[in-house]
Amino acid sequence: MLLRIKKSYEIKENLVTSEDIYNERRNLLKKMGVLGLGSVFGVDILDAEINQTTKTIEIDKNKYFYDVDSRFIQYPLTPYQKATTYNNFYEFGMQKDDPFNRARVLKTSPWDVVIDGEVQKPIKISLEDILKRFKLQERIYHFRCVEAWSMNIPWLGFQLGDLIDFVRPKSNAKFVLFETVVQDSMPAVKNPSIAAYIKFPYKEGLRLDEAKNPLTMLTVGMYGKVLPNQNGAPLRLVVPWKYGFKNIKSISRITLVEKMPISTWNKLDSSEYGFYANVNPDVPHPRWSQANERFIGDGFSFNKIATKPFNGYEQEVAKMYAGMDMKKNY
Ligand SMILES: Nc1nc2c(c(=O)[nH]1)N[C@H]1C(S)=C(S)[C@@H](COP(=O)(O)O)O[C@H]1N2
Ligand SMILES: [Mo]
Repeated sequence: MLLRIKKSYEIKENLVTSEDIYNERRNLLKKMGVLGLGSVFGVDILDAEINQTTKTIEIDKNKYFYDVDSRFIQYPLTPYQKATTYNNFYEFGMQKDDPFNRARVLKTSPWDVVIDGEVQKPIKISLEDILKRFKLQERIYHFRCVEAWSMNIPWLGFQLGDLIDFVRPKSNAKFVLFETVVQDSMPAVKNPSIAAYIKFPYKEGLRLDEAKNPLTMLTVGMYGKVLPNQNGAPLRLVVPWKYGFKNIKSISRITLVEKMPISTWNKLDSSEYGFYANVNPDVPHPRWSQANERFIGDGFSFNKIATKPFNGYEQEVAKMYAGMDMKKNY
């Protein structure tokens, strides 16, 4: 078993506290009247704080079990400040700081997710009910964008497979399609020059076995806090062995389907962005190498490191692609 279940207090101290913000308890919960947000997490938020810049709430880590991926323990966490200001979320613009500057208009509550398609029990479920049903875990995953930068992020979420089992897939369900919400306030959605280029809603897909792999998570938080809007609040996919664009944000619909779905980037340029998008140092992007990556950590300079096959998760996931030509199925 490669994932070790750990309690929060067993996590190496420096890992948890590498980011100052992680420790700063401002105790503003009551002042902010966070009850609305608190109810998103049911009774599980005992202690919460508001972060000055992003207005997120800290989640009481003692309430959850943490799966810590020990292989990335040697790396420092990417500072929270960087993970929440250097983003891709094209609904809010094309620049890296657009999501941070603009995503506050995203309305994340109330939030319903439709789960339909080839399932025996199609449902519309509120985020609140999802959180009551599925126990949260924290996992530190290495995150690798197709643009050759990477971060180490402590996600808080649950296994997507548990939700899929809950709706009972029919035997003809082979793939899972995800869609991001579309709201009128999203600047790019109404901007003709961007909308001509990217068709919203943003869509992504996984094969059913990939979706049910124990590493695949639906996340609601990061760094012990509720997901900031720019990172895909309130519900975001995390598939750590795939390039970042597979990690679709602000999910409002999950549909089980028979045929391989067309994802946003795949549709935009299938020669550059394949359906699989498994991190692979041996398959260059048509315009740049994927052999190395710039790790975004503390300080100004990027740390150049070698990219690992399947982003370091080869042991858990390579068997799903046995016999497949990874150069053709990029
Ligand atoms: N809805 C939606 N999801 C999205 C994107 C997007 O533009 N829209 N960008 C993707 C890309 S290209 C990356 S690299 C990651 C970035 O996640 P981060 O901003 O949390 O680092 O989100 C992915 N999910
Ligand atoms: Mo990306």
